[in-house]
Amino acid sequence: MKLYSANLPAPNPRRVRIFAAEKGIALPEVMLSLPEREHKSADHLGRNSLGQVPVLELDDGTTICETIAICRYIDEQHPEPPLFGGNAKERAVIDMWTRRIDIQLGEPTKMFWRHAHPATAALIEQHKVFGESNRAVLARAMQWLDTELMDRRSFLAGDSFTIADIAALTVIDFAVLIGLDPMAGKSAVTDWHARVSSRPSASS
Ligand SMILES: N[C@@H](CCC(=O)N[C@@H](CS)C(=O)NCC(=O)O)C(=O)O
Repeated sequence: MKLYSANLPAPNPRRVRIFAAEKGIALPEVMLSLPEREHKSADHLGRNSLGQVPVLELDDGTTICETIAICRYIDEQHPEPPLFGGNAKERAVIDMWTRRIDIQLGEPTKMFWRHAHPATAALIEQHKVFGESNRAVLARAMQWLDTELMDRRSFLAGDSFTIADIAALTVIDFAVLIGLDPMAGKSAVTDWHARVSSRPSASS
């Protein structure tokens, strides 16, 4: 099994790295250079027709794309510690939070990156006004998240660290890297962020 991956700032491969680190497994990585467009090579398009990373290649040649699908596969192979929940209620709450993070935080961050950031200007036709408008969308989402976390629960889906925390950490850190300021004035998010960032896996 090996992971076709990319270095920071790419947030999706980082999700899988953190997940594997939490599971205590060594996941061999083949690093593709996104600036050199290696993810759009014929070889990689053969693994993922969308030309994206991460892709998990199994020993029998099966390729699994989509970060959460990859993490679910690893979770089934290595159930401890459970990061997707241990029963129906936990699984539903964790899925809810992972999806909320991807929609509420991930979408505006991605739209800012694609439509307003200079690093992507040469790659796609940008709509700068739309791109910039996502600063306010993200700020509203972060305010909502801050209020949610004020109930003093330790992690997004309750008292245990889960895939939802990995999803949020990677998207927030990516937002910081691309020049957004998602945590400004958000004390509950800042406390949560410090808590999850202090885990050894977060340096992955
Ligand atoms: N929905 C995919 C998104 C993957 C994705 O957007 N990966 C980025 C790197 S973090 C990428 O490959 N971008 C290049 C592209 O979309 O062309 C997943 O969850 O794996």
